[in-house]
Amino acid sequence: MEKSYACWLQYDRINDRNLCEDYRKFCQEVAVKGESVILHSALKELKNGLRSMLDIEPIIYKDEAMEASIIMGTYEQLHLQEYGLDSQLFQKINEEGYLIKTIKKKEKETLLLIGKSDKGVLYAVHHLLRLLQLRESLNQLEFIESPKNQIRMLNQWDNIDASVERGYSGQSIFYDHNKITQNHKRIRDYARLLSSVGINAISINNVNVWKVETKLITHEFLADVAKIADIFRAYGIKTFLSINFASPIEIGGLSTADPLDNEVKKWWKNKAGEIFGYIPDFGGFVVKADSEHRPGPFSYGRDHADGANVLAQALKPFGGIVIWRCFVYNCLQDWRDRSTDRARAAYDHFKPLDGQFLDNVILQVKNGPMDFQVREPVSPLFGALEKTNQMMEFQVAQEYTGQQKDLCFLVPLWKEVLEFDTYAHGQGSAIKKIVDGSLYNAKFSGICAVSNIGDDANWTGHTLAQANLYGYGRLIWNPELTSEELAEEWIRVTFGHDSFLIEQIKQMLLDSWSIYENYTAPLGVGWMVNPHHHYGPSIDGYEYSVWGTYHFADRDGIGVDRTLETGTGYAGQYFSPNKEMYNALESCPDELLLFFHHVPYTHRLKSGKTVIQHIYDTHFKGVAQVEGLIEKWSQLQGKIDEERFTNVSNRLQLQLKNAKEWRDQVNTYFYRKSGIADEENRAIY
Ligand code: GCW
Repeated sequence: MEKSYACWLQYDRINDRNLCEDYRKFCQEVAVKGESVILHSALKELKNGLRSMLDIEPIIYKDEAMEASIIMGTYEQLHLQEYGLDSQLFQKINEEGYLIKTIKKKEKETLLLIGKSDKGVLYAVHHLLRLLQLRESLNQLEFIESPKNQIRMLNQWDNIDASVERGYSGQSIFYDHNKITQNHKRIRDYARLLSSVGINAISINNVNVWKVETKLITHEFLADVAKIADIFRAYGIKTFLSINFASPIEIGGLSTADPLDNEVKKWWKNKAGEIFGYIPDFGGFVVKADSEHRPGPFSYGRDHADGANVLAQALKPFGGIVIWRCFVYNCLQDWRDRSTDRARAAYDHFKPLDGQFLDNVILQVKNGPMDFQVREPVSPLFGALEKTNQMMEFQVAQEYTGQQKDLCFLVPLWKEVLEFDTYAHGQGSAIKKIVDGSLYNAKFSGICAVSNIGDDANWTGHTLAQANLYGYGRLIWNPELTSEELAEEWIRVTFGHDSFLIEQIKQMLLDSWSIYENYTAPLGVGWMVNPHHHYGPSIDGYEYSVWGTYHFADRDGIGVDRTLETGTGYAGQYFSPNKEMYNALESCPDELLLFFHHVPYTHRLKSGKTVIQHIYDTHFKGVAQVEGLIEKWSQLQGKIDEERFTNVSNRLQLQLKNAKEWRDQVNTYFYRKSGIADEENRAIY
């Protein structure tokens, strides 16, 4: 198998003899207690990993054999006392957690992989294999792990014609010519990758649910959906579908989809029954309603709570949930109208409905108020909903961050978001505590993200974009992990242990977000991209459009006034002291200045530079930094297989071209607008 296809599950043979000996003594005999499809996967993964890394076929015992050097099972099935363990310990571990511990049993070193549930066992196996991949010692291990977030999800934006909305790595792995694919191998490999980083939920079709996809919840497709759900279930992953709010009309033959209509209620109830008949542990629905021309409750004069609740009621008897997206805004705005502010929209729509959603509804909120820009403040809805389940939506797909042509390691961005203190309940109300459910004791909570994979041989187009998928899973399992740790871990399991290589790639990854920010839209203003496909610069591309995404640059200055006094008042959606911090020019952080304020080009930033000079400097610097990335990567020739080396080299060339285009268009645009020359007299056109 190509290394690029295997991603971080290559399980390369371990050549160090001493290490091998050490590992082998633990891995000769494996005892598995219990039976389930998930335990079956766990054992399969373990055998595969051991065969591949250590060249051994362990003897498998179906019971707690005394000879075994690895003992795996759930805490309820194993005789804990024999290992000196107390079942109390497992009260502290959540359903998907586990214990890994080395003990001495009759003078023999034994490794325990004990899950709270069979999912925990699977995660413990992945953890053990990762330890081998990282060449860690197995002596005296003791890990007690529980995932911090409850729902750890990916959203596929795959269409049934096999196109992927905002997909930058080929076609869908799920669909083929308006059918669900029967080629399950790739889906199984995807499930393995996802479970190895702790993902436990997936929605398999685009949130924009078009005509044919609307029928995924009918008998025409459900048997095939069930096959996919079977694959994911075996890896501890629940399957969800995105649905069309107008389904009762489009596939139900009703004349309305009004959520308060009794026929509509009945229709959804029956539909839920039908789906659960095919997939007994179906996750539920993901819903994009009244958003970007998709149908929703507004058509009937109803609100989002009415809309979500009719679905929630239908799913409730079966344990299903509704994930209702808050990406709701006016996408037919008049650019002349300065009073409407897209950034306000999610809060304005959903805050007044807090408390009105049933308890099996989760509101899914994008990390920022606009749309996955390279720099945005966090959405003020986080913390503002006290009585409603909510989850975060990130985008692993790099729609606005280089489309997997440019390098942009997103873990540092996600970390900043998760660490942000909302002050919703005073200091210490970080976003991570809202999405892990602890701040408001939410019944359901978690994090989801738009996936970045397709049927490209290496899954993600850009080989280094694999780091985003890996980092996403690992980070949402444990948000305390640092960007540095995650970068290094991914490099080791992907490219091996050469210390020069690790340092080079780590630096590349960790610098890449700021590099991308440097050569694109400045100081949090966002957009300036080519309309529709969103790659490359077009400063005024969206300036006179309906989308509500403006920078308001004129000859004197730039930025969006979102202050309370003279602007749209958006800053007021935050809790104090964030509200005041953003609202005042003096305290607003430089990197978000133009998101909150309209300032003259001569305004001096905290950095001491004027805005215009900052624009010039960062854009020249960004391109130079991309040249630095190319240089760093070129030094790795010979240390990486040809295929992956060339893939990244080619992408970096594309990035350089893109960065230069951004630099020259942005600098030239602002020079022409402002008439202010670059202090260093560099080439501006
Ligand atoms: O910004 C937009 C993207 C759309 C996407 C939408 C959304 C799936 O450009 O492609 O539609 O966000 O999140 O619903």
